[in-house]
Amino acid sequence: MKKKVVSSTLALTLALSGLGIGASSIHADDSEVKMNEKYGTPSYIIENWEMPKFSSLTKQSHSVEDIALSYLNYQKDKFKLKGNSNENFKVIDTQKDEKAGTSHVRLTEQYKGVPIYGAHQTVTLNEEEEVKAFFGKVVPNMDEKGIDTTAEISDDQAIETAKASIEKEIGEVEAYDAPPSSELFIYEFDGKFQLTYLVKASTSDPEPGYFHYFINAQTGEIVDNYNAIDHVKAFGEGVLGNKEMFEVTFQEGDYYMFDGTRGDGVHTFDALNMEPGWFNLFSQLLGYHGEEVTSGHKYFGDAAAVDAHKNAGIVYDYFKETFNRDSYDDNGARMISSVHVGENWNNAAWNGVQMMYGDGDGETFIPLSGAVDVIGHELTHAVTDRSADLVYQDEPGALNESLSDILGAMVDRDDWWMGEDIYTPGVEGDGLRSLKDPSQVPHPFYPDRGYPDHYSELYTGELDNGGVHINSSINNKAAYLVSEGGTHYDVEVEGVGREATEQIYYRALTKYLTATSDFSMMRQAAIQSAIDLYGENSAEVSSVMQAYDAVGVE
Ligand code: TI1
Ligand code: ZN
Repeated sequence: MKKKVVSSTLALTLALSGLGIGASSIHADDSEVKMNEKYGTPSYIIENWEMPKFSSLTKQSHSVEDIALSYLNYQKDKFKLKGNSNENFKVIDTQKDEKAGTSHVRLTEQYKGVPIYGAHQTVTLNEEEEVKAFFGKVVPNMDEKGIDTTAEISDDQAIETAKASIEKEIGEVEAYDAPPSSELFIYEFDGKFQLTYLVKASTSDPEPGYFHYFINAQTGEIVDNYNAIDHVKAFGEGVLGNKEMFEVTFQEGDYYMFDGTRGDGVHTFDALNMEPGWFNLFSQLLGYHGEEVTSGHKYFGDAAAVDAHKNAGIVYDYFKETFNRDSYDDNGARMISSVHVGENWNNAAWNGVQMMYGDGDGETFIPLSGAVDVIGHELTHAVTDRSADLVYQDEPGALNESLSDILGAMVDRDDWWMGEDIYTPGVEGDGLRSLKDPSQVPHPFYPDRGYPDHYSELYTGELDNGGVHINSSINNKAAYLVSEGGTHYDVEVEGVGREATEQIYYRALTKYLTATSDFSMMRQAAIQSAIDLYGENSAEVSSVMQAYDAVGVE
């Protein structure tokens, strides 16, 4: 295997597959049942089960929930449960995936109507209402455990017990953030199952906490407790003196920049000025991201970290709200950022694993995390890696860069500049690139020209991986025209607005483009996406065609 890990510049992505890193997936031809070692009940079953028809005369129709419960009944020997599944399980919620045609029924195991803590299940059905999979945890033989399900103490008493213990630990609490809640569960502790109240209490003063107490519902004893506090609001000032509020976690006397409210979390580190090439290597090979950014109180003084953290959350929310995408992998992947990469490093990057931000030299750039379009740009690379996976060279590379600029400009949607907030702090009204008018910004390699805004001006040299940050401007201009319209090289384009434009490009990126797509394929992918979304004869389709005509891409 020949792979360049780090060169004088950073490789944008390093395929981790060669290192044997990556999630293994379940194949239907693997064993069909995987058992939970502790309980001897299935952790998953890959299935193909159809509900028996009891009578051919009466046309019965069953809800997916009924089918899921019937399935669990059918498998009750495997789960080592007696009695009927509608006693042993309770349906919590059902989700239908319209595209895949699947239904997902979420359940919890219960005993005499009391849910068993942590015993959750999902049952997946296909369009034909056949059960295709079971996942989850089932505690066996519940009827043999001799659990008494009559509570002797009230939930108020349980709350009082928890409060007393909390206040013994952190001091008197004048006001809880919300009235503490209390819910009955069967809880397993040290191998023993008992009826408990789970009391949850949230505090800000004298210390932040999200306390969980399991209190025996017969004796009133505290069985177990922990503090799960990963949603504390903290404050700080960003790179431009902007006041920000963001989510952090409190642990053992310190706050740190972990936001547990988005996907598997948003986590921000300090790279301690490690040289970008080395940092990249450690990040990719060892999972090293730098040091935690911590604070003894709710105020954070590291401006670059404040903005990196806050802006990662903004971009997470943008993808979720605009495209219903759950983080860059659409599966909640943790978003990791490191600030203070290198000394005066004038760049930011996605390295295949995380975001890296330089502090800038103070003349060309100030800390790059200060601009939300930069974060949008970098995280779009992460989305691209998980979708079209455009090669970072020549035309596919320029499209890779362009899609990052386009969605970056959609996150920061009040202008069509890239990086205006952090570029040349002394100069007003400029940016690193312009999507609106690329030619108004000087070409990095030919000072007497602007960036190309027409295919006839394509840069064909070797620099910048074949001009990935140069030729991106041609496609950037097309996207701008789709949104805003205008006359360009005598071609008139009717704009259809930012909302349609972002949907068209996101769809093209995630549904049509591939690793080697060129500009012409980009045109077709955008047309196809516009047809899917708005119809063959829509204004959106003509706008896309006109825009690509205007930049000379057929
Ligand atoms: S993805 C990253 C390229 C990394 C190369 C590392 C040697 C990138 O494109 N970075 C953006 C940063 C950016 C984004 C700045 C928006 C301002 C606004 C970028 O454009 N970098 C320029 C400076 C470049 O690498 O040429
Ligand atoms: Zn980039």
